[in-house]
Amino acid sequence: MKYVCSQLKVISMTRKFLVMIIFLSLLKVSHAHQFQEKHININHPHIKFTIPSGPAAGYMKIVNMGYEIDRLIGIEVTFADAELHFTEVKDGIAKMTKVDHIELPAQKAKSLKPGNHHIMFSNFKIDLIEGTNLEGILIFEFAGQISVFFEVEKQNSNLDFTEH
Ligand SMILES: [Cu+2]
Repeated sequence: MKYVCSQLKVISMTRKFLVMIIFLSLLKVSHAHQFQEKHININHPHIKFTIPSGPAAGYMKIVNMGYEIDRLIGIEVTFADAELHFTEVKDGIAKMTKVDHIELPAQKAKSLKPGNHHIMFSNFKIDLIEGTNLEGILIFEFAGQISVFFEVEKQNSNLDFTEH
């Protein structure tokens, strides 16, 4: 009898553990895709691609909740080369230039988006697969390094001529 009891206890604990694992993995999936460190919040970092071999652009919303300016000064990834870019439209022609930083004014949200600042990924060492996540480290002047996962998304249309 004692043996049965302890066995039941083990089963119930295992079940609890499994429920916990399922709950945690659901949390990970359904949780709003954002990363927070110190005064910086990074919302929905993602990579948009048209062809799996790249190049591709990285977008996200960065909120500086601090009372001082901060700057995104770099990005490190292992799967490609990465640069900070800015798209400028001059005489109706979109032109991308490399920048050494992206300003993040205090108490403001800054969107890295098509036709504006973005991250440019090139020379991919892997093929981009929709729905996967790729790790990257964003480097801020004051907040330091923040690890994020970029969601890989396929560009649905080629209507946006201003970008890539
Ligand atoms: Cu670019």
